[in-house]
Amino acid sequence: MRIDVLTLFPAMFQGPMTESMLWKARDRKLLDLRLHDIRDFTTDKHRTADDIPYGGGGGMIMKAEPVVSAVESVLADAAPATPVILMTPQGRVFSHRIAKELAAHEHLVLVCGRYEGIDDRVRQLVITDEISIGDYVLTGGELAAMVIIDAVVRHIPGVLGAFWAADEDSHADGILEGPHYTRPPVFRGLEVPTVLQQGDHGKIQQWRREQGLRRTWENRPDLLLRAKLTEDEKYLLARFADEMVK
Ligand code: 4FV
Repeated sequence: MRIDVLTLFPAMFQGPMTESMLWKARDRKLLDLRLHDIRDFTTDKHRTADDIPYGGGGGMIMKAEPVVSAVESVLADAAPATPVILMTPQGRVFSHRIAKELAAHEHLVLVCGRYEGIDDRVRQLVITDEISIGDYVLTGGELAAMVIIDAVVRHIPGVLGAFWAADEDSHADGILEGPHYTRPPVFRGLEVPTVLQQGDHGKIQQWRREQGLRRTWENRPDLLLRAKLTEDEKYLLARFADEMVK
């Protein structure tokens, strides 16, 4: 997968994109990450990328020309219908489902805003999708782009050790993951649940699913409205509800 990132601060990507899983993905040519400085597409000697907003209101707005030129430059050798995604609080809220949707593309272009935002003609001319990582305002779209790159790259076959791993993460089937344990078997008096030490994979899978349902019930009951649950799992949730009212 190729991902082009357009940003005023390419250096921000050095740490997260040069460590661990993301670096391995790049080193193994599973991810072709290309960073582009929007300032390189300005045309004045001061490399101006922002200006005051029409209508007043304070703050600065990213100018349309350099961003549109940068997008057109990276799309010059791109396939038709390559997604050009703007990181913005006004976008659809990022999720596991959207990560999998984006991972199905061979090529993505991510546009990182700064300041109060980007001249809306960028959205009208070149943006095909708008994604938010949450209902809050960041100083720039770069951290949002890194979150999206991390969550999407996990779904590229070969990036994670086990090809099914990404589909067992929390939210993969709409339910949170249960607790994880590793050695030692007892730590500060807290024991690893016996079922996990006995090696019965059927029981372990059942326990993990039940623990995930319980955690979802306790932490994110909203997810249960959309989850596909068996009759047994619905009965289990009813038991959790009974426990709460006792
Ligand atoms: C954001 C978000 C976000 C808004 C102004 C960048 C900033 C600045 N991006 N999810 N929440 N972006 O706050 O994606 O241009």
